[in-house]
Amino acid sequence: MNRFLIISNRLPVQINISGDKTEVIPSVGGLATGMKSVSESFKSTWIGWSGVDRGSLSPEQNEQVDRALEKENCVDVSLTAEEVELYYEGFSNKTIWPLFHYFTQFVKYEDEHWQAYKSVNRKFADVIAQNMKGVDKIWIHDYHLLLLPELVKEQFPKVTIGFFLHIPFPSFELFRILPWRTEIIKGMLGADLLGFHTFDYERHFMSSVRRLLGYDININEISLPKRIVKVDNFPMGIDYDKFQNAALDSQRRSVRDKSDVRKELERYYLLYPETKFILSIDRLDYTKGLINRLEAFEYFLEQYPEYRENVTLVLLAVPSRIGVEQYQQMKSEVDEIVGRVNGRFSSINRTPIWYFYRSMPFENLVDLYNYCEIALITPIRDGMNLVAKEFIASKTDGRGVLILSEMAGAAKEMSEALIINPNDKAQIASAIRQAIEMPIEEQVERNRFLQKRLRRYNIDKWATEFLNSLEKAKRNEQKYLGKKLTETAKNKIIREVCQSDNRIFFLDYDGTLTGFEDNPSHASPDINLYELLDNLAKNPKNRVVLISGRDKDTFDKWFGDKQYTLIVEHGVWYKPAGERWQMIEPLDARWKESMRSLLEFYVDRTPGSFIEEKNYSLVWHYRKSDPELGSNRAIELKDEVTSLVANMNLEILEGNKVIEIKNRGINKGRAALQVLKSVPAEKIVAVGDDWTDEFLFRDLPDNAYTIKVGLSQTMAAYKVENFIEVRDMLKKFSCEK
Ligand code: ADQ
Repeated sequence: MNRFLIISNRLPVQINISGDKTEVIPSVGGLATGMKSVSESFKSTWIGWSGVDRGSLSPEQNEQVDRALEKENCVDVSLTAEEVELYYEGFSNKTIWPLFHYFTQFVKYEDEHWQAYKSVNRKFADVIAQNMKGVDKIWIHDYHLLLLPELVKEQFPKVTIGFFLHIPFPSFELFRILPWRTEIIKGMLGADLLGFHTFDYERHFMSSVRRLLGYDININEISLPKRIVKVDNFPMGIDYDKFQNAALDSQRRSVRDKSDVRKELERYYLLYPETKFILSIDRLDYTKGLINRLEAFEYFLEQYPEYRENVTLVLLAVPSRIGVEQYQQMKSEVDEIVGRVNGRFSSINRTPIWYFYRSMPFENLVDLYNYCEIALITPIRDGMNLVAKEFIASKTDGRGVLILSEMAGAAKEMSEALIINPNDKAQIASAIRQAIEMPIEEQVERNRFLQKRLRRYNIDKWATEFLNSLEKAKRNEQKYLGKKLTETAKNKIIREVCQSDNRIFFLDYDGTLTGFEDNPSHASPDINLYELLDNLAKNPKNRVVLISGRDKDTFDKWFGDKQYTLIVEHGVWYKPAGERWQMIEPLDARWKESMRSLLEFYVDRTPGSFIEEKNYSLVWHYRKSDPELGSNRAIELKDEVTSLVANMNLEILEGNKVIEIKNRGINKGRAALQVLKSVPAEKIVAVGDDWTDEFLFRDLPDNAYTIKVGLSQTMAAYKVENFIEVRDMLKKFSCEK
């Protein structure tokens, strides 16, 4: 059976060592639970850091830890204290975390941290390599391991790799700030499937890929030179039943068995039955918006004095990253505001904020979710936010109101909550008031929708959907790569072609015989290419036809005196070797006047774009423009031109970063067939990279060898990677012994 690896910075276990006793307790976090169902259906191993400083343990203790981890199917990536400081607290939490959450003021740019991040990612790759026996799938998690997909792919190209980012992916304008941005993007692209919580993060990632690496993107597939990477969003769910059932259990428990917190809340409620409890739970992190939440609560008490006597904010902050400076500062600030608000608004019997700075066992957490009427969750940025979902899932009678920041990924799926801007104190205060006043029926109605969705798209579903998608991404890639021209097939074609008495080669130029340049006039043939084509044409049994969308003058300048047949403007002009240019069929170009002014309008509005004029067509190039603006304008232009061309007997060709308008019915396929009428050809070879070459592949007779350059879909029989591979192959067709 195939094995499956799950990789994350921390293992889903907690290790307690006291003297010679070592205990490993599975942790209850969302990820750990979600992966449980996955690991049950596969034989899976989890690789990550155990959180234990192995250097401080005796050899016996280390052995005990290993054994205990093995029982839980876990493998430790042992990290030194220095690595933890530089890679985890440093690069992960002082660079990536603040930047990806839009806190640029906190971002540190330390080369030492970056070096440690790289080397720990490599360390993870090494541990993975030692555990690869029988493994066919790997799922890597989160921002600590952004370089890992590429490191694993390099070593194990056949293994399917999924990567999920649990935090936001920022817009390109922020991401570009990072000196190591390109390495990070490349690292992530080692995966076959990249998952994000929301479409926005996915969109931001795509935009960075396009701008930094210039790869072509087709909806949610990125075409790398050798692979296709799929990108999608999978909003993470929770173990809904677990929270519902735990909440039901807690209600059924007798007073004696209830948690201390719950007892305290109930006692208070008996004394002040009109009290509304507002719950606030999160790690003490600047992204979670604790300060603005407290200030908004203070503002609420100022603005709505009538509620002062009957609201209590239960503020539960979990200690987090206490070694990082900003977290310490924030802790003092929170302490200070809590003190201030309690000082201003407490009465003899009441304190407006109950503040707990600690972690809590699961049962107590559910008690709080279940008991408090309102949850106030106001992150400044949050990848998803599971607390919001857990609160709703713990409402057994459907009552309760969730106030949620629009900056949390969860807000995208929880529109029935009261959605607020976390920086708008007045809006938050008014939402608190609305929540207090909300009729029960309305609460139940809103929560009915929310609960239904959470129950359906739970953590199991999230994990399964990701894995199904990963499986599909792999199958898709195999489909794309299925046509890849293997060495055996290549040799067979070369043999068959060389054994024939006459053969013809239809060769596209840009992207097929040479790479792309920002400006088409710069892509002139190099000396090696001349040599290669001359050699090919020297064999009297070969006929070389260069068939391109380029204009006649350029080709005349480059190849006019050569022994090759030239076809340009997609088949408007034709020049047999040594003869003059002739038109394949008579055409009219008077339409160009009116169309040129339209294209000029697009050039004015799209910096970097320009018009190329050919005898019988006009081409708008946008390769040098901003990639997103360029493709948006291309869609607009196509829309606009489509309505015009129908009446003018014109058509639009969409090529690689170009839109071409030309006379209808002219294409490379038709032109090639025209040539074949007068030239005998026992064997035909056609090579092209663009979709305009698809006409050629489609129209040539069945016995032609059609070869596409690049990975995208094609009617050609074979695919090769790039123009270098084409040149290598063409050399062999000179058929010299
Ligand atoms: P976090 O930033 O940790 O996760 P969140 O999604 O809210 O944020 O998860 C917190 C978890 O901690 C919840 O499962 C909650 O039950 C638990 N928790 C909170 N307070 C607790 C307490 N006092 N005691 C014990 N447990 C407590 C990151 C991203 C999020 C993303 C998740 C999952 O920052 O945006 O939703 O990963 O992808």
